Amino acid sequence: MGNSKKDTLFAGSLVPVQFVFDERVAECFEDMINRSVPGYATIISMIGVLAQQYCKRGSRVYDLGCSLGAASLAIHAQVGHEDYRIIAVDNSPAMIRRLQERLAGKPPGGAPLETRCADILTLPMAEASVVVLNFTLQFIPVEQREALLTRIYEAMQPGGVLILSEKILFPDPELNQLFIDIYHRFKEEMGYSRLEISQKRTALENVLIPETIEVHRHRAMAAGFRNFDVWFQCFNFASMVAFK
Ligand code: GEK
Repeated sequence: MGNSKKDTLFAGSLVPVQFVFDERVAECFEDMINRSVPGYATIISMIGVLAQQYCKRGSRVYDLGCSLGAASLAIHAQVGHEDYRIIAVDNSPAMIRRLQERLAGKPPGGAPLETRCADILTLPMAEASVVVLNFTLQFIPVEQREALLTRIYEAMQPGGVLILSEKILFPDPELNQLFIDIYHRFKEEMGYSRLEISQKRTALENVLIPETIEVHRHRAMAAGFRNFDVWFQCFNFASMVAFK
């Protein structure tokens, strides 16, 4: 897994802390996300496949909350032409610095891939054929999500696709608990201890706010998207598409 450090951030007993995307997280991020999001590698490579189909000549692709650029790199590798630009955006300087290092080590060629250390809530966007929010919207305050989706919609070309991946809630409380329990078992299988799982959960409280698929669907339709559906789901993680 690249040169990612192993994620042991929550292995020791800690005073409660809030999760932030700082240097220590960026350093082990690849290991962390691969062991914490069931289906992450599949989602990344399918984002490349979706982009292959929807990335139009002369357009832009936005990877919002790009972290170390996994989705951008999949798109860059998989789109069959070079007449577009990828704009990879994150407001964590540690993430962007590591992404820039990664890009510097990459052989030249292909479509331009630009990085921006910026807040996606104020980023100007235009001419987008593909927009990726891969596990990012969940970190945006709930009351700002609708305005963000509307801005994304307005920045998109007709026929463009928004790919939205999120941790999700289920309307049925029993099913919701079942999927959380199964998810914690998955994390144990991936080598996290119960202490790590519970401390990470506490750190993410009030930082990562999941919603139901219906709430996402309703918001996407209210923003103007003509249709919306789930294309991938594993336990309480889903990836959705919405078309302009
Ligand atoms: C991947 N998409 O590997 N503006 C910009 N970036 C933000 C903002 C904001 N307002 N809020 C949070 N972020 C990636 C994974 S991680 C998901 C995305 C996770 C950034 C934050 O700094 C972090 O890098 C990213 O969103 C979320 O495909 O850690 O579960």
